[in-house]
Amino acid sequence: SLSVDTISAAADQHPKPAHLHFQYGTAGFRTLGSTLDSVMFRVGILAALRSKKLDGKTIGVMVTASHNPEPDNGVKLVDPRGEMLEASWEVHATVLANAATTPEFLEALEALVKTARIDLAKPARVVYGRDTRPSGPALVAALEDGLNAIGGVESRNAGVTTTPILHYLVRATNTKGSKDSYGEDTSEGYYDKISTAFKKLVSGKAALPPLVIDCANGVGAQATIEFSKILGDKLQLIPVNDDTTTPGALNNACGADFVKTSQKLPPSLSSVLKPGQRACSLDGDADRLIYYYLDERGSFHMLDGDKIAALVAAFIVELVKNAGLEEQIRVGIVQTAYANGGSTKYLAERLPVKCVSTGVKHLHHAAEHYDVGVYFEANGHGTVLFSSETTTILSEHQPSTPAQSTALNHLVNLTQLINQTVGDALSDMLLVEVVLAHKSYSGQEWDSLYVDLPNRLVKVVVANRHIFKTEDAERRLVSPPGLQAKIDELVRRYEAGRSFVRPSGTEDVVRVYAEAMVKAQADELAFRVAGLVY
Ligand code: 16G
Ligand code: ZN
Repeated sequence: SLSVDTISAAADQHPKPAHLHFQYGTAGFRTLGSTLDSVMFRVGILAALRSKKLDGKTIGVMVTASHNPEPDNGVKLVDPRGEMLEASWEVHATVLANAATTPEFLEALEALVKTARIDLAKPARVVYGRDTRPSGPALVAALEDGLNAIGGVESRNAGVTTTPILHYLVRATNTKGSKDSYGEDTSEGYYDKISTAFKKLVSGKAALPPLVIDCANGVGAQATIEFSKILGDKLQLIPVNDDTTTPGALNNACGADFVKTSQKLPPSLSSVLKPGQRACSLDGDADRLIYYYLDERGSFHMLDGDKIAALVAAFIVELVKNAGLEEQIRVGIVQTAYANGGSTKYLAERLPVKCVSTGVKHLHHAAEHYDVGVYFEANGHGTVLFSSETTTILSEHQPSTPAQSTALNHLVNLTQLINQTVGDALSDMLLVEVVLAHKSYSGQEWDSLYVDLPNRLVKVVVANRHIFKTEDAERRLVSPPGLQAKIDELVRRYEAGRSFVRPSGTEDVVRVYAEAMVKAQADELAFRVAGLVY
């Protein structure tokens, strides 16, 4: 049974703030770091119970607020294969986080043990890490108090690390010594696996010009420096915004979210980036990636998650064909409503495309239905999943020509290069670089695969965002009644017009997206739809 006295005494040290409600949402718990002490303590206990429920498999806990402002923080759980926490446990997390007092918390814990039929005698294993936020160390200490309170938990502190490395560690730990081993369960193992695959994939190709990487003044700087050391002249990386100690610098006027939202070059890069040179931005926990370049006239061009998806999917389709495997391996794409209409059109002419609701878990699950599933959100979060049948086919297939053999080897190496647990900015960056090297593409040539439709995203603060309910992968509103008809009526007046409204899962706002043939029209449509919502 639960050691009620120990847990109770420890829980008293981490009281819940009286007037706050916490919700385990799209990105776990996420809010002002200074309010999260009780949540962290309780998540420590929850992670241990999740591990016991899964027979002692290792569960991950990541403390981060990603691209959000520095004072924010957050926490999310990682399931044994490195994927997001199962949905039914998101509800358990929310219930535990909101118990008002220590006795109510204990009651909620006992109810969870009973309803989820958790055998407390099972072992518990947890690995945890955090990003560079100043609130991180104290929150990790609260998490550790939770892990210690339940007793007998084998825990491992991965320290300051990127979100995708933490996901990798979870999967590698749980597959250690098995035939599905994902790699050595250390960060060295991660860097080694990915860079070895990269070197094989670019062997014999002309080295690309140096790449500028905006690290958002976050933990991605650490990973960039590691890769830069290992890759040497195979790929020259130029880190900028790699200052993780100056207060307030994280995600401030830099990083993937800044670039995607403002559709602008971070001001800090204006003196660094030369015309024609490509660059990319990571976000605060290095799971999002946006590329861009300046043309000869100095104009900014963004290569977002949709452009990455198009580049990567076309490359994989070509390799599958060249390996003689098109009959056996079906490549598909998953997008959300935010995908640019230009990208959807380009992709749908080449392979199956599915649209799902916003949020990594929806994309990830849909991608699992393909033999090779490519998913990217326009915001730069994405990866490629190879099904286990596909992995087997790749390892057993007998190529009948040297060309087939080369393509097959490339595919096998891609399965090693790509972090299949979750979107990984560094692994995705190396994937992009591989394709550019193979195709001898500059940023401009990549950009010209298709033309983006001008678009605009607006946030609207409303009295109650929960009255906004959607269907059809968030592309249509079912509530408030009558609103969708008014949106349709507006959209019809714009050439190539498209617009949708959805409540945010991470902020207390409603988001409005619009696109149209020309920029001024996209802006106008977005603001007029916002006017309907307000
Ligand atoms: C989180 C999600 C991202 C999603 C975004 C939507 C993860 C790792 N990230 O950042 O996938 O696009 O939330 O935010 O799940 P919104 O609901 O506020 O628009
Ligand atoms: Zn992130």
